[in-house]
Amino acid sequence: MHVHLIVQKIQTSIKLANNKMRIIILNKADLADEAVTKAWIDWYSAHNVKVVPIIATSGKGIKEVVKIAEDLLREKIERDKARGRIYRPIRAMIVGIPNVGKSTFINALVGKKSAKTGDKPGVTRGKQWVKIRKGFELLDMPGILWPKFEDQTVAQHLAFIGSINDNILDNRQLAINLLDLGLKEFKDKIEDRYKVELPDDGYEAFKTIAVKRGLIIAGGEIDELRTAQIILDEFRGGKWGHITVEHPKNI
Ligand SMILES: Nc1nc2c(ncn2[C@@H]2O[C@H](COP(=O)(O)OP(=O)(O)OP(=O)(O)O)[C@@H](O)[C@H]2O)c(=O)[nH]1
Ligand SMILES: [Mg+2]
Repeated sequence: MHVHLIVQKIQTSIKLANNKMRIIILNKADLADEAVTKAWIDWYSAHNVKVVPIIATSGKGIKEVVKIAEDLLREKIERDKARGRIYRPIRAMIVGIPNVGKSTFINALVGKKSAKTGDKPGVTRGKQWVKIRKGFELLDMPGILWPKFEDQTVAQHLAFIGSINDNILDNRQLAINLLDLGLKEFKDKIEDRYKVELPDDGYEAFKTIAVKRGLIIAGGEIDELRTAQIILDEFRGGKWGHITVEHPKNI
């Protein structure tokens, strides 16, 4: 979804992909705004980067990734053959921020659950080679983040999409910040979801949603923790509709 937005920044932050052939995979396309995904594809293509949107959970786009990888490697394989080196395994590394679906993608390629997946960041703990077929292996890696965030907007966006562990964040504030952004950019989608007219202020909207959903505890107060969790879970689960947080024009 909103995920691929950040990938570009990662590329500039790490040197892992230097001099390596690479494909940018835009996963969770089912959650993203189609027009913005298209804008990202155009943006990457204009920068001569191979890019493909996929839905790892349904397998959509997986074949396309394989085809692009094979095209990229064909030249290399031909060269090997000419030199009499028939068998050299293809090894590729899957790199990305936490919780974007790296392991799910690998499982979709293998056709079985080889790598552990889960709807929180930090599921993959160590590196793991997964054999796709003879001569083709992928390295599943734990998601990576910057050691330190200079840009708080990026950190917020990562937190919204669930790439930063919720345990270390104030979920209530996070949900309010998400509403603040959402009310500016896609208010109609949030109002549609909660079937209520919302004010422009994140905290006021938070309270309105809590009341509408009956999230009240003894004494008539709002159950802020549950409200926050519901707002975050529903956004991340695509219940607000197809949303992309970052656009190419902003980078
Ligand atoms: N909607 C949607 N969910 C997806 C898709 N791909 C993966 N997911 C879900 O996203 C969550 C994270 O998937 P993982 O494959 O564990 O992500 P990861 O990138 O390996 O995460 P770490 O190992 O923690 O870095 C899981 O709940 C998946 O089911 C997709 O294409 N669409
Ligand atoms: Mg993983």
